[in-house]
This record gives sequence, C-alpha cells and structure tokens, in this order.
Amino acid sequence: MQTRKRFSVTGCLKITAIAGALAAMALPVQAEQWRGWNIHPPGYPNSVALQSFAKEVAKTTDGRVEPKVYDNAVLGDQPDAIEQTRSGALDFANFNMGPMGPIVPATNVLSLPFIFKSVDDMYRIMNGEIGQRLADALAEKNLIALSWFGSGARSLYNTEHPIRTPADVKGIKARVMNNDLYVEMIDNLGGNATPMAYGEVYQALKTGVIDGAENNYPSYESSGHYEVAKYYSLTQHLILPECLCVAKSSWDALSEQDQKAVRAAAEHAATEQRKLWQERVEKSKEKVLASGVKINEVDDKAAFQAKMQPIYDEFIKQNPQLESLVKDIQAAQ
Ligand code: GTR
Repeated sequence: MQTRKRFSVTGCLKITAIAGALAAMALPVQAEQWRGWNIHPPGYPNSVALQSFAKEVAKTTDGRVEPKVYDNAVLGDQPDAIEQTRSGALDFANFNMGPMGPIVPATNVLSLPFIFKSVDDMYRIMNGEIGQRLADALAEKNLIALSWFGSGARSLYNTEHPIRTPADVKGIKARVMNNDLYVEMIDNLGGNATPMAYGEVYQALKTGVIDGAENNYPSYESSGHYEVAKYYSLTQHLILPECLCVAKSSWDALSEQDQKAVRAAAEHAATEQRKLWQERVEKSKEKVLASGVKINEVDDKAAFQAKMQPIYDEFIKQNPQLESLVKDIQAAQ
C-alpha cells in the first residue's frame, strides 16, 4: 500500500492561498505616533520646518512614524519640555541651546556672550566636529540632536530708552531665559535679570513687571513684545544654535533604516529653516519699524564684551573640563 503523502500539491497551494489572504487582512503595523514640541506659532520659520520634518518622516518611513507638531508651547514651557523629551514623554522638539545649559553643561559654552562672531561662524562650527561634540553631550542626557537650526543674534529691547552703552542698562529689569549665565550677563551690565518663561513675557512687559528682554528680530516681532518695548538695541550678545532633537527612547525604538530616514528629514528641515530664517529677519525688521520701533546700533560693542570677561573666567573656573571647548570655538573664528 502506498503511503499517503502528508501534503498534496493542491493542499499546499490552498494553504499558501489562505496564508496570503490572512496576511492581506491583517492590520497594518501600528504606526509610532510621535508628539513634537514647538514654542513658536504656526508660520514661524521653525514651525514651517518642523511641519516639513513631520511630513517627510511620515512619507519616508512609509507611515511607520507619524510625527505631529504641537505649536505655541502648548505642551509646556521650554525647560519642562526638555525634561519631557529626555524622559520620552515627548518624542521630538526644536530646542534653543540657551535653556539647555542647566541640563547639558557643555551646551553652556554656546551661551557665553559673544562667543560666536557671526551667524555664519555659528553655522559652520555647529556643522563640524564641535557640533558633533555637543551632540554627543546631548546624547548622554538622552537627547539625540539630528540637526541644527539658527536663531540669529539676540539683542536687548526695552520700554525706556535706547541702549548704547553698558551704563544704559543700569536699573533695567530684563527678562532672561532660564540659565544663570544670563542672570550674570544682565547683572554685570548693571540691570536686574528676571528669568521667566517665554510665554509670560508679553504680559510682564505690559504690566511693567519687567522693562525689557532680549531676543532676535523674528521672536521680538512674533511674540508681540515690540508692541510694548519700543527700543531695540543691537547688542547682538548671543548667537544661539537650536537643535531638532529626538528623545533617545523614541530614537532607539527605530530600525536603522528609519533612523536614516528621520535623520535625513531633520537635515532637510534645518536647511529649510535657515533659509526661511533669513527671509523672516527682514520681514520682522520691516514690521517692527513700521510700528514705530526705534532700532539703534550700540556705539562700542567692545565695552559690552569687556563686561562679560568675568563670566568667562568664572565659567572656566567652575567647569575646567570645558575650557578646551571654549578655546576651540574661539580658535575656529
Ligand atoms: C526664541 C527661541 C525660543 C525661546 C525664546 C525665548 O528666540 O527660538 O526657543 O528660547 O527665544 O526667549 O525663550
């Protein structure tokens, strides 16, 4: 008697057909829903670039990652959002390196006033080996910096009078971002520094809780601060890079292929942001001028710089391991 074959050819075909049908019916792989933090309003260069990032990621990961950007800091103020991203409660964000200093000490080097001579120098340096060193420091704190955005140069503005010399800062109550270096910066100029969340500054200016603040043209304009603080003085004391950062836990959960796709999207977003930034600076400047803002050059920038020397000295004393980073940035310009 012939032994029966376990599987006939037709039986095999049937099984293959059933397996195929089941696969077709199966639910698609669950997409990763990524929540992204953004401090700026829609239409701001960073916001537009973050939207492009989200769109490109969804496309190039074939929908495996679906980023969604939450504008206007609705998910919390910046120091809070940095912690949320470190812990993986948020998946990605565009962070300024200013409020990053208290969490990632190496990034404080970027907050030493006048460390960068120009925005172009900052871009060049952040694109190179020094930028990589800073990205490594961020990674140690669970933040994967995929690309660097620009945020121009920050200058002082206030409700009282033009600032031309350090003496003009005397008595000015100025809002600063959350970082002790900025408190020292304003104090060394004779003003009173008040650390405060970005979203609270408009009201504080209006009610006279503070007399001024410092920021770049696009933020001065988009926040409406220019409506209240009419003197914008070109101190250009800080040129801060910003990151497009992903939470380490979200990053580690990606396949190598998807990591590549996300990194490429972040790099494209940075290119777009830098281009939009330049255009926005001009538009913001026109808008504030048209509303009656008085813009002035500072007579002697060196006088402001000289007041910052003790901050450098103290910083290096407190952080000797960061002296080489400071020196390398200086030597690269
Ligand atoms: C903007 C920057 C924001 C935030 C803000 C501030 O220029 O893009 O991330 O740092 O300044 O002053 O708090």
